[in-house]
Amino acid sequence: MRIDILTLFPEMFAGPLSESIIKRARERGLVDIRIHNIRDHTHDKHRTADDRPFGGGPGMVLKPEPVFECVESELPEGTHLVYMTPQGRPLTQATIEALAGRDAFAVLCGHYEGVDERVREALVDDEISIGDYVLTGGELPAMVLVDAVVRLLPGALGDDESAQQESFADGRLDCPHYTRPESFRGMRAPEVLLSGNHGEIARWRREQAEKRTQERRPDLTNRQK
Ligand code: 9D3
Repeated sequence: MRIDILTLFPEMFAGPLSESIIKRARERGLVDIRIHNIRDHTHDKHRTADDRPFGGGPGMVLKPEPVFECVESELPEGTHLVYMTPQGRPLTQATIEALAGRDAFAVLCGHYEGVDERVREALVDDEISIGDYVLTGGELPAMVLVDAVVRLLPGALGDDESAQQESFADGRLDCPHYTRPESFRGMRAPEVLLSGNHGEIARWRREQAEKRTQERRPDLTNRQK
């Protein structure tokens, strides 16, 4: 899979996409992630990528020319382009799964008040928000999206990690987890987990997951992912 990211802040992506499971997926050649600096597609002395909104008002708007040039010169023709914006559809696991099934896609990160509407109209195929809270730009949302997609690529997770995924993919919260020592500062791990009775252990985990889901996220039980 190929993922292109278009941003004014390419350096923000260095850390999160170069560690852990994403790092390993890139090293294994499962995904080719390319970061593009929109500002490299400006041509004036001050490398101006944004400007004041027509009609007045606060904030700055990303200019159309550098975004069009970046898309036209860096992306393969016809690449599916996702724009990260507070006005987008809320991100869900179903959307992540659909993107994970593509051969390639690109992500445009807004900053400031957003991009010139002509970019949206002419270039953008889908608009996604990661939730109802205010961030400073689309870069962190883009990293969230890429992280969630890449972990689904075949071979990205280890065997243990993938098995886990099977059992908890279906709209239920996870059960509590414990590891050694059995007793820590007077707090004991549940006896059932130390019992070696795998039937009892599975039942306890199911019950705990069910209880937590009812208490914390009853909305999850009435919906398809
Ligand atoms: C109404 C005035 N604006 C500032 C308060 C709106 C606004 C513009 C740009 C608010 C945030 C942003 C920057 N955020 C994103 O680009 C963004 C985002 C987000 O803030 N929350 C959740 N998902 C996303 S995806 C992109």
